[in-house]
Amino acid sequence: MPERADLVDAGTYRGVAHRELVDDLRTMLLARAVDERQMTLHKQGRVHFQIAGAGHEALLVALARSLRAGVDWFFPYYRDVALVLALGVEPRQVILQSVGSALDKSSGGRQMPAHWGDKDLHIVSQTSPTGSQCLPAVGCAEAGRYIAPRRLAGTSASPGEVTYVSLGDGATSEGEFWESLNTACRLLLPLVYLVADNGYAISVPAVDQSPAPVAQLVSGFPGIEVATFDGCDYFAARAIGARLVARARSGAGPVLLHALVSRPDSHSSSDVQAKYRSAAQIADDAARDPVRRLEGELVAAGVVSEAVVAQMKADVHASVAAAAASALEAPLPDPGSAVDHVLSLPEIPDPPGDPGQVGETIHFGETIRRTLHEVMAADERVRVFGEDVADAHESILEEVAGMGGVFGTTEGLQRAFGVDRCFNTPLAEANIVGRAVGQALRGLRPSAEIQFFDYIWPAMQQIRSEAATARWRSQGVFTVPLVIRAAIGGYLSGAGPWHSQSGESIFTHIPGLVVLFPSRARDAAGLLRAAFRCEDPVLFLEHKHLFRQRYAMDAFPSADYVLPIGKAATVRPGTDLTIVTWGAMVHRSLLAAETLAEEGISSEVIDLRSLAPFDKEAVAESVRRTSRLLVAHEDTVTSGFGAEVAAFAADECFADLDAPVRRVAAPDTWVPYEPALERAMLPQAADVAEAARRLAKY
Ligand SMILES: Cc1ncc(C[n+]2csc(CCOP(=O)(O)OP(=O)(O)O)c2C)c(N)n1
Ligand SMILES: [Mg+2]
Repeated sequence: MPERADLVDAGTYRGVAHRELVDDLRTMLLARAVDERQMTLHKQGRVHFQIAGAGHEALLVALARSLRAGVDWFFPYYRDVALVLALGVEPRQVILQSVGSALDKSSGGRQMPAHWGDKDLHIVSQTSPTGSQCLPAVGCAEAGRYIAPRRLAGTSASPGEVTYVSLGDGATSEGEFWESLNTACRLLLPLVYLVADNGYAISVPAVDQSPAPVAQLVSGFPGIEVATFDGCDYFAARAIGARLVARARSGAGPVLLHALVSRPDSHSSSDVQAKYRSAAQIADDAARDPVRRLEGELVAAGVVSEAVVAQMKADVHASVAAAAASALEAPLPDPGSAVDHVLSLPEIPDPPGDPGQVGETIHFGETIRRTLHEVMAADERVRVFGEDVADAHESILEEVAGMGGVFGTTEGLQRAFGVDRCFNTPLAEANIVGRAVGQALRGLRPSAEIQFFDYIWPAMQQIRSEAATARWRSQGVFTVPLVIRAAIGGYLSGAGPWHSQSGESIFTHIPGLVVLFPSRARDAAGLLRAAFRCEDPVLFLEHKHLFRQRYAMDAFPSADYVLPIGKAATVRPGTDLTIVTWGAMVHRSLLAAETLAEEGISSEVIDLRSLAPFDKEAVAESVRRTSRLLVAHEDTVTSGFGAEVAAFAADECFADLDAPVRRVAAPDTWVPYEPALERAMLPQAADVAEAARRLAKY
């Protein structure tokens, strides 16, 4: 291929160097050729899915001129092939992902095509939920601001860096986009939003999507600069991109580029656009082709000759054909490797260090508060945030005692470590967790608090899709070391259905997520310390009822008391049956065991402490001795975590069992408000005792 310097002279056109124009035209042609090659490969059955970037090329290549690979951070959309090529991703890499090769740098064949990821270039591994990328992008931008003035192991930030996040017109309807704007504008973050508006979300026209174009909707947010322009116009995209990116870089606040682009192809290889667009509409989009437009203009202006363009096209096609041929020969992943890179648990000595017995005993909640102080003092990468977690607004902090969480577990953290390290968030759970994901991706150790487990659901997309898949989808290149603390559970006499639920099994069903559930103060400290050593997301469940129970109190354990993850505790030895339990049911099971002991029945009580992973060996070992297993939990029975323990026992302990595995759990309903109703609904010690009695006699 000839050097570009041979193709053009040193002049400028519309203020842009000829050389850059030709270079950019070449990248646009390359993106189009990569699309076309993949379509062909799809028809040939060599790739399994295809999604095109056609119509978006001029916008993305022009914008890339203002962005810096390996310096800025990128949360792209699947139509951003032209952007990633402009940033330096090789066409072969794009096609390696399409064929699902083991050599696909971003996912090793795990992700569908167009799910970009390249750590060296700062392209963050992409997920599919439309809009969910916006909140990690905010977290990434705020991490850059936090990291810049500090020296923190394993982190770096560049002066003037921006975070780029792109989405389609359809994706702007997602709540996560709006939750991200809230914080981007309030903190005036250096965020560059790109909304590539091609008028459709699969088949849904933009007019059916929202009451006005996104630029108009967003215009009420203070601090953001918004521009709408023709994204098929390379020169408009380049000029507006340069101006807005420079604004974001300057620290003046976020920007949003609302670019009107085209989508000449169907949404994807699974779609037929003729089903929902008229022939005239399809022809209109084809006529707005940004590649032909720039090519025509550059030829007409004499920047480049038709012959040179023809040569460029031939070269581009040849290079893409070579990339495809090479990708098709590349090895496919080893089928056995699908289970690799799900989780990497920290090495923690087992048995743990001596907890010591110094000092007075303190409550479970106070233990968590002290542990957070300890962890924050030891590691400046740790930041604690959520609703109400801060003490008070800085301006009156000296006049008040300080809030520090509705349960007081974060009290004094802001006062001790400053508002940069312990701060309140908007009342928006996806915002809390999503921002934590973005900060964790940058090497910080965020700790997001969910005030009540009952309100964790808006954050589910962030927990499940963004956080828990990060290691797996990137083959261990990106990790999300994040501790989500959530107050869970009932037995509160009057907290009702919205402040008392359990539901831990829904989270144990998420590969890549660690779920911890301590039942006493000492374990809470040991497990919380372990959680902060994890390189993967942890859901740390704090039972509200335990916060102030005398029976859950312990002396604050010495700092080397760190509990290994996935290790149960035998909290009462016994010989006739095994009760496996966790959380608030541990105490109730112990009470039941006392009652049973008076009747001559000896129960062994095992506190799992860690649900994902859970200690299968401890369960099996106990059942080997007792031959009877009862699982007791507070959560509702159907698909509760007890079902998993029971299924494990059926599989692995069958030969040791002398009776069916039984469960004591809440009935399949909600936790009611009125105390007597609540008592009747939630499992009590007497229920455990009765079930155990029957099991012992079976
Ligand atoms: C949360 C979520 N819901 C649904 C989908 C399925 N889906 C994939 S792309 C898409 C349309 C997106 O439209 P838009 O944001 O305008 O992007 P475009 O494809 O037009 O570039 C939908 C509904 C998804 N990936 N994520
Ligand atoms: Mg669209």
